[in-house]
Amino acid sequence: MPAYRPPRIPSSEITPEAVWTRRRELLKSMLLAPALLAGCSRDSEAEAAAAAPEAEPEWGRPLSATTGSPYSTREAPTRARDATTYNNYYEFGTDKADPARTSGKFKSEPWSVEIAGEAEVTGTFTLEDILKPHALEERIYRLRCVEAWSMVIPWIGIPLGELLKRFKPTSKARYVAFTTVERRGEMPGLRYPVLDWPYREGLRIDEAVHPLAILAVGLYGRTLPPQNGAPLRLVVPWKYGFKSIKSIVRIDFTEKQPATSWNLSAREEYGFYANVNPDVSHPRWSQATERRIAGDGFNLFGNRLKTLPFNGYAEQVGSLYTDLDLRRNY
Ligand SMILES: Nc1nc2c(c(=O)[nH]1)N[C@H]1C(S)=C(S)[C@@H](COP(=O)(O)O)O[C@H]1N2
Ligand SMILES: [Mo]
Repeated sequence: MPAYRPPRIPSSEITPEAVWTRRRELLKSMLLAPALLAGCSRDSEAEAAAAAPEAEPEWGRPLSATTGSPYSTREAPTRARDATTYNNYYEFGTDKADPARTSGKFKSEPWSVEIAGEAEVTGTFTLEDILKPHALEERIYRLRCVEAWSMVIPWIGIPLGELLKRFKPTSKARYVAFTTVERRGEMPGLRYPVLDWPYREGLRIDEAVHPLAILAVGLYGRTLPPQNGAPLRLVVPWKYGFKSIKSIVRIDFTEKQPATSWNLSAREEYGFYANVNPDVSHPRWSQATERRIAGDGFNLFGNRLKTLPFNGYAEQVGSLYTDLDLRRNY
């Protein structure tokens, strides 16, 4: 498959990879400033400035995208190294380090996605066809896992709603279901019956077309590595991470609420909605706080943060749920 061409975007709006390194350095110096005020010597400042920035791992291909989305957070991003080596992708194993280690055989090219169900336009489309009409955008989002850790990740992708509209969903389409690829030869975790494979997820259609929901094709200025869901994955930042399904091969418009993998496996622990909610504990742990993996492992305020309703996106998405009892519909 020829490498797909990113859309032409004025160079002033493009974040080259080097900017990520510079942003990290800037953040470091901002974090160091209060320590200097508190009377640290200038030597330690010079030492910190001289410390060589850590080389970041490379993967895939560079991607251009428009930056400065009003939906992007200004919080310190997680290091690319952490976001690409501490993963949940059970098809590659259940340890956080497994997906980066065991996904070497995974082929994300060529790729196609089947569109089915309650829509006027259905069929199988190549990834190039899926992406062609859309401009790639950077979205820096918080990702809150149901396990109570979180990251800040600069995704590159397209608004999910803009893609879904192209298939002209019928009036019967009330939900959208997503399915992950299932390839035993390339995904060693599929040997174990941890979940009822293939991994499946779903959204109500009004959630799916909300402008915060994106389909990501990259992170940190490059295409997605396998462990983060190459070549195409969902990112729904106001919901627990398990809703953000990876390596999508099928999108179905449905009338009924679709079955979803974690809900099938433990109904009382993982609801269909899975909106981040500090007031509803997981049966085995509290969701009131989270461990933030970000800021070069150096965070003046400690890395335990209060979890916010809808993961901090309540202002944008709260109105989707005014008719819903969020305790019952966890
Ligand atoms: N197919 C598939 N998608 C998946 C998962 C998985 O195991 N399989 N794990 C989910 C969980 S629990 C989380 S927290 C996020 C993690 O995404 P990241 O590794 O890119 O940070 O992916 C989600 N998507
Ligand atoms: Mo998760």
